[in-house]
Parts: sequence; structure tokens; C-alpha cells
Amino acid sequence: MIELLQGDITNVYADAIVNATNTSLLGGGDVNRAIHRAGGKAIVEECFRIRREQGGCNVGRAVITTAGNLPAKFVIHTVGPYWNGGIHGEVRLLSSAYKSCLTLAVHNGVKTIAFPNISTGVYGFPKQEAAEIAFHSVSDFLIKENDLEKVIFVCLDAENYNIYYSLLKL
Ligand code: AR6
Repeated sequence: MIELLQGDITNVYADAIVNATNTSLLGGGDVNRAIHRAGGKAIVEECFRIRREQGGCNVGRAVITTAGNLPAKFVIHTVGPYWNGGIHGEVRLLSSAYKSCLTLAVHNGVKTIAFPNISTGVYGFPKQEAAEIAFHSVSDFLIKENDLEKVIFVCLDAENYNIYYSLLKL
């Protein structure tokens, strides 16, 4: 049910890959830029449509678009919390981001979903704590929901990969 990969999420064959974006849905950032570059303009055009319809995406929530030229069918865009010392609801909001993505995935018939390490780049969330939140949020969801077949954690950098490797006791 849970897999770990080291590499570029834009190369992952899954029904949906998750993008770590910001509330405008038009941010910069590493994974966001990689997904838009590889996926093409169909993705950003849908992001613009969502902005027109609902103004963007709140922190801890998620929206879904086409995956354009990517191997995946969908991109689920979520907004993780910016790390601000951990006393502004960051833990709850990061967990909510993971669970919002999983809920949206199930509602769209997604069976396999790949996550980057949300909030651990530009947003500065401590990697160890973020990994623990990711793992427990996904595990809690999978215990209650049996429509998903696989959740893949995709780590671009070795530090995150090693943290998840230890956490998953591989
Ligand atoms: N594949 C997998 N993981 C990646 C890739 C990739 N191609 N590229 C980067 N990562 P970040 P955030 C990892 O900064 O911290 C933007 O401005 C990266 O190593 O992309 O949630 C947005 O618009 C890191 O571990 O997202 C927002 O404003 C993780 O993805 C803000 O940054 C997340 O890093 C979001 O910040």
C-alpha cells in the first residue's frame, strides 16, 4: 500500500501525482515548477479556471486538474503550511493537506497516488517531522478507506529519502 521512491515525481507512473503549490495555484517553487514544465500549459489553464471559479486553494486543501503531458492522469494541487515555528497550526494543516489529496483522489477514482515531501522545501517544514505527519496521515486514511491501491512517497533528495526509509522500516 505504501511505497518509497527517490527521484523526480514528474516521471512517476501513478493515476495522480501531488503538487505542492501555494494558495494562488500559480506559485514558483521546485516541485510546482517541475510539474508545470513537464505537464504543459493544460495544467496551468485549469489552475486559472479554478482561480476564476473559487479564487485559489486554501492551506490544507486540494484541487484537481489534468496532468497534461505527464504520465499521470491527474495532478492534485495542495497547499502545505509555511513553517513558522510550529505554533500556528502547521502540524494540523500539513496533515490536512495529505488527507485532502487522498479524499479528492478517491472521489475521482484514483487508485495510485504519488506525493512529494510537501512543505519541506521553500516552506521550510522540518523534514523529520513532516515525514512523520505524512506517514501517519496516510496510514490513518488507508485504515479507514480501502479504495486506494497504492500511495507512493517520492523524495527528490537523499535526506528526505533516508528519513522515510527509516520511518517505513524498509
Ligand atoms: N520531484 C519530487 N520532489 C521534488 C521535485 C521533483 N521534481 N522538485 C522538488 N521536490 P517545494 P513547498 C521536493 O519548495 O516547500 C513554491 O513557491 C523538494 O526537494 O517545491 O511545499 C510554491 O508555489 C522538497 O522536498 O514546496 C509554494 O509557494 C519538496 O519537493 C511553495 O514553493 C517540496 O518543496 C511551496 O513550498
